[in-house]
Amino acid sequence: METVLEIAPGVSLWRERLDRAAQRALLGEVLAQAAFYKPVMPGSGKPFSVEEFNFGPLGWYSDKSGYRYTSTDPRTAEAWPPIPPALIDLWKATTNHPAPPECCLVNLYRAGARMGLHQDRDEQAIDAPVLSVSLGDEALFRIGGTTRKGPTRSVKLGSGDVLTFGGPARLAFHGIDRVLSGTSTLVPGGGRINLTLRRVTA
Ligand code: MD6
Ligand code: FE
Repeated sequence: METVLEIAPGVSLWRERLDRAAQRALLGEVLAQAAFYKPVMPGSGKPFSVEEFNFGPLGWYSDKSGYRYTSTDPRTAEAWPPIPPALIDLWKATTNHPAPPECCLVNLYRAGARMGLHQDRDEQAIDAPVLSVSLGDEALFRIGGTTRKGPTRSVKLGSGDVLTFGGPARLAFHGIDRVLSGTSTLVPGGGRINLTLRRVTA
């Protein structure tokens, strides 16, 4: 049996759920289609340190006009490409959720990129968990409770690791404190890619 770590109530971690061949295949599919952009904070216009792209019927997009889900890439007015089938299979196998995911957000972390503590709360379907897949360099993932203050714990995520985030943890604050550059050779040019799958509509 494969090991699932319950790192907090509602947070499950499968270490190297994807083997190296599966990681390479998935990364190839992502990089062949992703046209990354640098999101900016609504209002201030301050750029994120990560670059992003989306797959699926709905993409999470952030620019000066705000955070939102869009059915097309606002830069080109083209639909986001479909979610890679291997990720749909992984959703079915790990989430137990009856409806399919609608958004696959891709985060690309080059050297020095990080992600501040945040909640994933732009979805109506908070009964569905969020599924996250890590590829490439290791990262320090921090997770706390449903308020910004209070205790947090830190977990190292490596290439092929799969995390689900649901139930009491669905609205937990979390972020990436830092990426450990050079710990993997998977991503050409170095860095880490995180794929986050979500159900958006109720
Ligand atoms: C990341 N992850 O791992 C950022 N969100 O790069 C997330 O923001 C995230 O890993 C919701 C659930 C799982 C996650
Ligand atoms: Fe998140």
